[in-house]
Amino acid sequence: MNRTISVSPFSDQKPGTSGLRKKVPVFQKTGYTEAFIQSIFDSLDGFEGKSLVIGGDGRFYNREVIQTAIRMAAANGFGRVLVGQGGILSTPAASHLIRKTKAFGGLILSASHNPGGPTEDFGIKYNISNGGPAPEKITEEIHARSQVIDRYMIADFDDVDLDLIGTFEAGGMAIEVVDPVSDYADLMETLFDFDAIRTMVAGGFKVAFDAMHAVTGPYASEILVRRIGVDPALVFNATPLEDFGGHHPDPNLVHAKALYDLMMGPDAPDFGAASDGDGDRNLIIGKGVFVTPSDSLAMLAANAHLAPGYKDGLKGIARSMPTSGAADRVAAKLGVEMHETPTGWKFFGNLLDAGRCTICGEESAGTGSDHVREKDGLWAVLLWLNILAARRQSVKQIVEDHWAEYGRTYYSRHDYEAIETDKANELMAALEETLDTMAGRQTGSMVVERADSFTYHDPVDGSVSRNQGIRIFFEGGSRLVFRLSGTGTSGATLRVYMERYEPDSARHDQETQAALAPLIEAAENLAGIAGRTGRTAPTVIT
Ligand code: VG1
Ligand code: CO
Repeated sequence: MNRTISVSPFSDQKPGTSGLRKKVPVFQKTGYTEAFIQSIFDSLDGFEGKSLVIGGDGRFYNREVIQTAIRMAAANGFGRVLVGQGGILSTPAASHLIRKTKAFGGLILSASHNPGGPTEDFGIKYNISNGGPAPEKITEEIHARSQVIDRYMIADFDDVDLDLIGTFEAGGMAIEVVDPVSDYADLMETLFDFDAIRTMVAGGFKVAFDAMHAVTGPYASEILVRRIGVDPALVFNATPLEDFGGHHPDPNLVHAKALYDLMMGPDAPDFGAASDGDGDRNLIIGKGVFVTPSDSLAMLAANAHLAPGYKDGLKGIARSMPTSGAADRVAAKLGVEMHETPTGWKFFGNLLDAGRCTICGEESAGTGSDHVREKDGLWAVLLWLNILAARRQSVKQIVEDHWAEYGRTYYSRHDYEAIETDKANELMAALEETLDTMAGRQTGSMVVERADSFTYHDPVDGSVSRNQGIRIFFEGGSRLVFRLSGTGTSGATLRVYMERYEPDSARHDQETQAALAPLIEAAENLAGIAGRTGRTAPTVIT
């Protein structure tokens, strides 16, 4: 039986960079989760009788929301839901499942790299039929709908046994509980030369992987250990936990410090990697060398043709605006299109669908390709391994060769987390006001060439996205970017992105923060971060 239940709108249901993210107790408010899911369904047309994919990163509250979403899908008229066993689907695996089964769309339950637990973060994101995050037009409709919603529809039936693979029927709808790993693992085998990687690993090449107690554990166990032969003792934290063991499942040098220390130590394996809560991010570290995500994008693009799935070359490359220009030089050399989009994977979907790029990436440890419509952590790991197997060189050699050929872009992001929202907004507004008079301004040894607020014109559908971050370009090619995060759940996070291009290979071995010192100083001078926020140092440096 279906029920229609009255609900009042919640004022804070505006999706951010990647869906709606809030603390668990917010999602637990009576009617809150239901009102948001109903707002999603009410914003869509034509799903009657069609399929919906549902899965999440396994964090606290995942199973409860999946049961609710299944009952609501039935009451709203979906014909079938596909749900990952145990409620688990990594974000890229969900994207693949939507595409493979030609589903109408999917609900991905995740707050990505944010901590999980009863008082930590949860999130809900809607993906469209191409497997990618809903574009802004749809997320804006969902938000508008959430502000006037007055009822939701839900079917009455018992909880589905999420742990049992099989097809069930309830509320007039088919419910398929599927293996979350096998389809995705098979897709990876079509893209990469598993034989070559297996041979390299069997020959003594050591691979370490940290799943951070998050969703990639089962994927790494199947793909890296079982299909490739990686030593299971080097696959760390492979059991997904609802609270990620109390850690941030964020694969950066702060939260994946244990892996970093291992890779920098005397007994370092040859290759180390980690992924985030929902499996779409990647961290790549060679023996004694960390590869920045912006560099990784450029290096993967330059070498992708060595993997079977990309042997015909790339159609183009896309990167988010704050990502460094390293990939641009690869695109120029390859003679392919280069696109610069706002932060967030939803902006790559149109370019990928239109065949205007093959590889995409973000400075925030996200890389991916046209095989799905999300960034993909294990894909990046496997592409690196395929390249290493084909080139028979170390990560360090590949990195140094790349810099020698293309020059090096020193790059860093400084995050100021949980600052007061008003103060963060004031800082951005003040910067915006100085944009017109910024050109020619001298700060320390640096001179501003031009400055603007980034606006994106989508070349495929013509849509326009404004206010995507403040860019300050300096004479000599250095750049500063300021923007506020759209994924946080408490206060505001100011992100300051810095890059400096260094063509001279005699100067490629500087320490990054030292190489960027003039830009760090310029950021403070131009934005007055300390004065406006009371913070004299960033919370996280990546
Ligand atoms: C951050 C990153 C962005 C990424 C987004 C979602 O967004 O900067 O590059 O696409 O997270 O990634 P923001 O608005 O906080 O800067 V994930 O792995 O959290 O889904
Ligand atoms: Co993520």
